[in-house]
Amino acid sequence: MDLDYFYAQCEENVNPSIRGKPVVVCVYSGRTPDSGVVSTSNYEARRYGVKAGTIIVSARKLLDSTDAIFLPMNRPLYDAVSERIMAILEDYGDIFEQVGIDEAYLDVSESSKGNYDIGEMMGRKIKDTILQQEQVTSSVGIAPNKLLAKLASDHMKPNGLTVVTPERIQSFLDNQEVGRIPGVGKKVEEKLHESNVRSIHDLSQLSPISLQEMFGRKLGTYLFLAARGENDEPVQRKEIPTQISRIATLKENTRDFDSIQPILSELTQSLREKLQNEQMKCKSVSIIAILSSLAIHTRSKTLESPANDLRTIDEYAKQLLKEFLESSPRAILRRVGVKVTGLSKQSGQTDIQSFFSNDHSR
Ligand code: DCP
Ligand code: CA
Ligand code: CA
Repeated sequence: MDLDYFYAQCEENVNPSIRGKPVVVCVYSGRTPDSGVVSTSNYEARRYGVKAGTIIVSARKLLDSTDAIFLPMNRPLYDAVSERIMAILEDYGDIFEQVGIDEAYLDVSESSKGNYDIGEMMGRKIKDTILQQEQVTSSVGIAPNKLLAKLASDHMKPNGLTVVTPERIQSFLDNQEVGRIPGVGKKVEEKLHESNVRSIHDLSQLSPISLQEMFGRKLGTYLFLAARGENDEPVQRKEIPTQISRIATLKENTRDFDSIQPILSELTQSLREKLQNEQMKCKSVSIIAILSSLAIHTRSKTLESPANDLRTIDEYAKQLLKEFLESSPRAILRRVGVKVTGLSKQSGQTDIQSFFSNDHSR
């Protein structure tokens, strides 16, 4: 199951008057009023060639003649909608695996007894329930494995439902472009095109040996199997991590707060992104100081309430670094790290602080 034009659809739902117009959700970098890229757009905007990754300036030009709506990202809103939809999905299927903010796999082998008609009914029911409860359209693919289910869910987007029974696998795959296979990025695609491989059917004509020569053992084997619709990756419930950390080596050993702090901030930022992608909050923040002697020191602080916003984590990390340097006058740092622990699934509620520390306020 993959939600359609997800961020833009959330925006349409909070402000129905924009529905029908091209809607562009932007990640503004803040350098100039229009610098940044498109995060996603609704299908009206896509007709003009505006999609994820398009530069905002180009999007404005492409949509010049329209009444397009440009909006900043509002991640707390999308997180909250996503969380409620994922909670609906968890009730279906035998095993549930969320991938990213807007898609999930459900293993329904047992509950459907391997019957694709039952699988299709479950798919319809899931789509209907998400639409009724959250006014969000989704696309569902029902197939023998994750690879085919992903391709099937993409097949009839938006608001699609595609069933690929085992008998239909090869005919379903053959006409599709190689670039549609998950894991085939621009580079792999170009290399295949150079060998005149464009469709998945073309790909299926290559021997495992030549694929391995072109792409190495791992990717070569994956592509050989993918061309046949074979994939044995299990649907797996994501283990909830109990801590996340980031660590970096300083350009030179130092105990100067002002030269360590920017590195620490970069680490905090990367860590915050991970937390938000996993839709987790943390209870405490630690810094790790690895000294020139290679001795390892950590300092931790518990937050007043669980958080995953940049401002809170960054401020705690900075404070801890300051305290560490003050309490260890001879410590010279070689590496610095930041760690968050006491992780929990974030609640659907969006608090003001995480709202303002989110991307769109930048
Ligand atoms: N996203 C992003 N930047 C990207 C790709 C995606 O910020 N380069 C965000 C915005 C999307 C969300 O992730 O709404 C989900 O990504 P999808 O690739 O599933 O794209 P959409 O849901 O927007 O569209 P589709 O209808 O094609 O699934
Ligand atoms: Ca989507
Ligand atoms: Ca997706």
